[in-house]
Amino acid sequence: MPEAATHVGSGKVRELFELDEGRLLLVASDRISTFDVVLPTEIPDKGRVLTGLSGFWFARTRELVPNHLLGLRDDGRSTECRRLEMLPLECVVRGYLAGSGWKDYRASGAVCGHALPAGLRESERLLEPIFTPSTKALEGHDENIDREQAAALVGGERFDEVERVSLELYRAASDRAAERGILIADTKFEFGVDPDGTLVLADEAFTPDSSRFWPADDYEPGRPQPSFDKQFVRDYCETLGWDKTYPGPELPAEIVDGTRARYVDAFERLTEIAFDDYLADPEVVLR
Ligand code: Q0N
Repeated sequence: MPEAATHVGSGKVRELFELDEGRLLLVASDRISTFDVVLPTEIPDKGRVLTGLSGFWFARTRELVPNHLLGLRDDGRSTECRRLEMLPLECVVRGYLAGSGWKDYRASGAVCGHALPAGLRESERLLEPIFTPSTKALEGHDENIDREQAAALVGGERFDEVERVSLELYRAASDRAAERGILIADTKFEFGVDPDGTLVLADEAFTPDSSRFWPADDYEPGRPQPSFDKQFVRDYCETLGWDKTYPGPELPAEIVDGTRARYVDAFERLTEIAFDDYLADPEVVLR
């Protein structure tokens, strides 16, 4: 970590530092959260897997939209990036009905103003992916909003642009992932704007922390799907009778090892790059 860098923000599992006026350093830790609680036990290399996956997708979607990535550090967990003016919008795309999308559909038949056909089941694939933005809540959960509310935050033209780009990004990544046995049920992007006013993809892209990854082999609509990465952790936590409030439980070695293996498996399936090659030279994912 940079000795004299100013800390400019932190999420549950990542931190952001200022390198200079125009550049930031995004550092992904090995912390893991489940049921919205960060656990006291880390998953070795989780931050490297997520940093590598993000870098891989940034490199492969540059033709669709420019992104904030400037380079990956040798530690494999730190991304140097351009400092942007961030849009106050969580840009979510859903290809399947899960989480708050399923909840909203059950309550109203619609998600973020998208009226959906009647009779859809939990986890069902949508005929077309939908753009379902939410507001960034500082504390607690993000709030799903419709086009009108989102356009009030970023303007109608910018809304149309982030919707189009988000759907294109989702299609590109979810097609590739599905071919490799991972369903990306939904995903969240954050965009910024550079000094020219150009839209730039920021934050992370198509990681299991910013997306729902499901194993394609076990997919069956009509019930919640197991998480590709966190299912061992969730199942273990369910055996404990933990009330899902802070503090969370420590994880035993077999759960840590199994979960680490799932992250590495996701990395290798999606990138077709050996994780050891990434550790030896992180920028291998950018080539
Ligand atoms: C930025 N976030 C939210 C905690 C916050 N390239 C950028 N330029 C300016 N600001 C941001 C970025 C990026 N990425 C993004 N806050 C500021 C997301 N998290 C990221 C992890 O740390």
